Amino acid sequence: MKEKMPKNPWFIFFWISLFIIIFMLMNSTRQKAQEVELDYSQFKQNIKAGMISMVEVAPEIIKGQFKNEKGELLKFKTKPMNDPNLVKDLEENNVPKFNGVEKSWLTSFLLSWGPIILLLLFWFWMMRGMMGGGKQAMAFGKSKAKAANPNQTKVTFKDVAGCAEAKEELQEIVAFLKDPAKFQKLGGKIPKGVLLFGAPGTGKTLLAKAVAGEAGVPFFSASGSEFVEMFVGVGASRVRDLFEQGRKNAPSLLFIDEIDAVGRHRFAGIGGGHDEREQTLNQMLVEMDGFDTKEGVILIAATNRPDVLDPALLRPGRFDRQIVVPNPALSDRKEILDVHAKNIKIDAEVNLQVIAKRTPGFVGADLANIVNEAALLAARKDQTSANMKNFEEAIDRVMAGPARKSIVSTPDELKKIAYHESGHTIVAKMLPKADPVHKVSIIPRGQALGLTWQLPDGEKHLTTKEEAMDKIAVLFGGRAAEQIVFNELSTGASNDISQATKLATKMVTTFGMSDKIGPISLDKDSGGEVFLGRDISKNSHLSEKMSELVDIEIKKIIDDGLKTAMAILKKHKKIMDDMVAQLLKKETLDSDEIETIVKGRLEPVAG
Ligand code: NHX
Ligand code: ZN
Repeated sequence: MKEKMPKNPWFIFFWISLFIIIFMLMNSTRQKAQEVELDYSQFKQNIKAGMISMVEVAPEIIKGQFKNEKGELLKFKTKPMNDPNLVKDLEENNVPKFNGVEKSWLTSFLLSWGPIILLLLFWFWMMRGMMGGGKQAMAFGKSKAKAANPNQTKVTFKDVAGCAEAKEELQEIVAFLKDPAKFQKLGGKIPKGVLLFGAPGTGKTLLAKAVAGEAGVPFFSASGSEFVEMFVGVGASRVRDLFEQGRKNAPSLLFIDEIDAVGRHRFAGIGGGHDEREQTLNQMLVEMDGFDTKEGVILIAATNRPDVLDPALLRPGRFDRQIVVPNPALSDRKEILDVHAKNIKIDAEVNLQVIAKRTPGFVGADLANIVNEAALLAARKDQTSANMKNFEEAIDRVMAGPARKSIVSTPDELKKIAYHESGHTIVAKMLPKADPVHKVSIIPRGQALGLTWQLPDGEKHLTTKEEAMDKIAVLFGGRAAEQIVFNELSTGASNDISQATKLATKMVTTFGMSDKIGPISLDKDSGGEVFLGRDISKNSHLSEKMSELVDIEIKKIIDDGLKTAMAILKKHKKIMDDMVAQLLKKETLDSDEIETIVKGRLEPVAG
């Protein structure tokens, strides 16, 4: 609500009345300052002493003039009492002038009508806001959809690197928006809504913008969270408004980001649905059913949680087309890096292909972030262009946060950190199915005191059971090293443990990798419906026996991983000592330095 205050007469009137009231208040206090307030008893004594020269009796106050002991003429006031003898006293003591006073007309008018006038004013103000055009204050129900001028948003598919399939799918929408008449003549059914699925940062918004840009139509965007407001009915009215805007400017493209904020499965969560959200969702469904693609309006929505969407949204005639916007593959990442690198100065030696290889699982936003960080790092060091070292540091920053050299650890603690990280590294080096170690460091970064970086060999889309088991063993490499070397445990392995537990749980309940349980999905989300709050419902759909078995199987995997790590590190304690010495000296070891330390020394471990 950042609208300018409207300059309408009501506002001017409002401010003027406010000023008058303040002025009157100040005035009266100023007068009061010169008046002496007398007790009624003092007043009566003064009458009897003949000091009073004038009296005005009003229903609420008695005012007048009196002489004090020094003979000064002063104003006074006092509170009237139920005193039938007052007039008699005044007469008997020869007060020269006394008088009764009516309430002033202004006072009595304000007293009786003031509240009503204020109410009326407020009511008028509200009504104006609600009924008047979109620019009035309190226009709650208006959509905040931002229209992007088609001439301004020159984003086209050329600017969208990667996701070739999604672009291809969207071509049809572009063709339709470019010339709705052509499609209408043929009578084919054009999709009304397109749902873009993809992880955060994969470029769903950019794609939608590019569709509008390609077709040269106006682009109206809103975020699902904007529709979920405090007041019931506001969201629904915003939805109505958004569609109205789209229709007015047809052919046009509507974009709703984070549609899961509104379109979450109804009746999900404790206490049934959220009234306001449900109304908003219903309104959206109504609008989608109501509008005809003949009008040339197409709705694109984006979400990263397709599983929580209300099935009603996905029925034919609504979002009947669903397009996956995947995490970029290696070649896509290279393309994306190329696009962003155009905006900064980079060294000739920088090989973006290497950066793309180093960043599996990264999405477009992360890559943009890396390029930006690299430029900032180069600028900080007064370089004229970003070099490969800047990019390496930028990747680490985006992955784990900035290095925190300010954390100073005692030599004792440094040793612990070095052993923990060496433990991860050596276990990873030993196990054939574990991802190769790229780098190990005892420089604190983000939340971690030390880190071991692993990099898969190529693009990996599947993980086998053996690979998962090895992953868990590597995760326990840190804990195992602490156990072996110091024979005590620290809190530091918490993140490793939580990751291992998550993976083990998934292996059992989702991936069907437990022999005892077999390929049964026991995932609480797999039923498609979200019941009570996530954590409360944990495993409540399982029989007691099955729950127990799940726990046992998870524990078995965990124990197995820890055992593997322990066995490896017990056998290779010497190598670990060497690696710790190197780490304490150099702080960071790259894959070559690690290889030099372990070369030819890793022997198979029995069991
Ligand atoms: C603390 N941090 O919380 C200190 C500052 C055992 C040598 N008292 O396993 O740093 O104990 O292999 C993401 C990544 C919490 C989220 C790491 C949340 C680490 C990291 C706890 C190394 N490296 N643990 C590791 C570590 C810690 C933590 C995280 C996270 C340590 C260990 C953190
Ligand atoms: Zn660790």
